[in-house]
Amino acid sequence: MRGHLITFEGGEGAGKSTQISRLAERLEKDGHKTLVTREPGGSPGAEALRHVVLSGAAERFGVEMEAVLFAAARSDNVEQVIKPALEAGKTVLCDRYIDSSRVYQGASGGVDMVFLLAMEQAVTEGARPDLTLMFDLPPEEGLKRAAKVWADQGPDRFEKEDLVEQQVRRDAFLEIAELEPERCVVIDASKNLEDVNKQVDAAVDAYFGKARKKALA
Ligand code: T5A
Repeated sequence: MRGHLITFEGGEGAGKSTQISRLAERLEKDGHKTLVTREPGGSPGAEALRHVVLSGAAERFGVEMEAVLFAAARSDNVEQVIKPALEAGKTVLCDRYIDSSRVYQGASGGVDMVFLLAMEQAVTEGARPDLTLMFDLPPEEGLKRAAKVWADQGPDRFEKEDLVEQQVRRDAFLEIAELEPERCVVIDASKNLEDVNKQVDAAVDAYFGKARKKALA
């Protein structure tokens, strides 16, 4: 028995965390055992690395070093949290995963894609996403929304980068969705909460419908 891994991806302030909480509640009501995790973070080891990468403490050591730290955090979260949950038949909702590394460290950070994909393959063995929801919205709007939750801390290492960089990331997420349509569904995250919620529900229901058919075949 293997559960389902659903990942949420997109730019800053796209509304991923908000929708993950709503979806987790609905899935639990529908009888799915659900686990919510996030990256960087999720497991105690990965949460310790989260602070290092998001505070900007590793920035001066270069983008490759940051990419390795994200991969190390992912490896710990996969081994300690995601794989055990999948093996127990749970539905795992993960706030950011492999596509964030491909986009932030690869497309906009300039880290060699072959190197990134080799690390991705090594750390996600047995925990590849079944469904990825790509939250898409103009970066201006996303940063405006994200700014509301910065409070006193201000933007993190990646949020402080300019709009040009954020647009490169938006395009890169959309390109992944285009290249992997069997895994990815683009969500129009510029809509209001209820509309986004409906799109998420529709994509998840369609995925479970297909998964059920496959299991019966
Ligand atoms: N990163 C991460 C990498 O560089 N490489 C990697 O491999 C990984 C895994 C993570 C950072 O690390 C980088 C990417 C990121 O920069 P984080 O703090 O986890 O940092 O940040 P985000 O995932 O970007 O989280 P955010 O909080 O910025 O965005 P969310 O979760 O998409 O948005 P959410 O739900 O918190 O909503 C933000 C605000 O908008 C409102 C909410 O109420 C909230 O106030 N909102 C809406 N408002 C209007 N309409 C809607 N539809 C709304 N939906 C939400």
